[in-house]
Amino acid sequence: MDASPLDIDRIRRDFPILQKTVNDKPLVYLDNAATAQKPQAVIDAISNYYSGCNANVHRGVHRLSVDATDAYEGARSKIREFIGAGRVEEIIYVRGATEAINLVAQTYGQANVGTGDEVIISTLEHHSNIVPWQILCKQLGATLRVVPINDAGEFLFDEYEAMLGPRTKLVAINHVSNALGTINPVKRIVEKAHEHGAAVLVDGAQAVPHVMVDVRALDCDFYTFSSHKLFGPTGVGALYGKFDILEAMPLYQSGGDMIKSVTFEKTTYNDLPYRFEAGTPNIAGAVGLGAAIDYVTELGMDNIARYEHDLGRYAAEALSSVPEVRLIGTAREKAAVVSFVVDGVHPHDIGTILDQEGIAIRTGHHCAQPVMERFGVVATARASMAFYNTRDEIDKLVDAVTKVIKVFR
Ligand code: C6P
Repeated sequence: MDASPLDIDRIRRDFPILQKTVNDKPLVYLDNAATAQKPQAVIDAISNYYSGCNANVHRGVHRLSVDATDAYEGARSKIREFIGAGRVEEIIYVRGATEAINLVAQTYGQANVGTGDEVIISTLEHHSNIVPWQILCKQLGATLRVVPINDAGEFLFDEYEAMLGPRTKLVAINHVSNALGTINPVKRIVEKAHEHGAAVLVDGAQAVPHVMVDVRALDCDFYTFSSHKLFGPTGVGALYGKFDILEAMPLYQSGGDMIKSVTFEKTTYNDLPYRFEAGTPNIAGAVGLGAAIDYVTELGMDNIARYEHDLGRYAAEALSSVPEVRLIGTAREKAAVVSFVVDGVHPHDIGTILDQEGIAIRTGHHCAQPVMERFGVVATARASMAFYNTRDEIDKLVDAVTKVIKVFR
């Protein structure tokens, strides 16, 4: 076995749901790319917020409101540090990665993309990083261009370089693919885009929970992620944007908190980051996200990445040793995600039978239909791992898949 500094048995005890049985079997949770489980520290932080200092933020001089504001803004500072941003003003709370991408498309995109211009994405994108750009391009008469991938599910860099030109205004790319686990060469993608004067949005939904992210080292213009995949609560996430870009961006939603003063004649708008945070935010969610960041920081993102890399390889090797299993996505740089198909067995049947064994995986198109189309499948079965998963659980997965194959033979 490995010599990981992570004490997985102890870590597993931090997650109440991992003690559960499903269909009288110990839960094997391998659907972390869909959403990750929450440690007790996150559950407590949310509960303590509601029982100890629930109030609205930025609006009151009373004790509770001051405490709630401190907790909410404290979590923003944790996000800044966690992703290596320079200033807290560069961190905007959103509902999640999807909202962040829509925000950038309808603000930065509306202001900087024109008729005849081009937006570049890749075949690997989640629908949340396709549809907002499709809509924007349609609104503006711009063109959406798609960088293809090879048979391993890797971004084709040469094709990307050839696509870049004076009309390229924006590149939107995921850091890690949710459907295949491919890790994209984001730093090089950003460098090339900048040589052509194009801005880059990185969808980090599947990266932030698994690898160390440093937005300044990447030099991306925008970076987005969702709390719920980072062991925090649903309904909250963050958009990072470079300060000068955010300052120049048109407004998104309007209402309370994003203003400085309002008369019927004229409204003046708030400073960053509040200018993009209209309405009462998800305060408890932000506090929970802050606790999740504390939790993974304590474990060490490098330790997490190393452990998961080993586990992902183990899973890929174990599954590919089953002759009927075909892996979809075999990139050299991969997160701990294994997508696979079994000829003659629908992935939904695999998922349903695995559930009877207490094993949770996702089956379907994973909101990445163009990836499925590229590989000529309608769906895959996907096991996505986190640092609390073990080799023993992977062995159970492989045994269960073998059982499924026997049922259908
Ligand atoms: N992928 C999955 O099972 P939201 O829903 O906004 O939190 O995240 C959207 C999103 C954006 N980009 C990537 C790369 C993603 O993986 C996801 C969410 C989940 O793969 C749910 S569809």
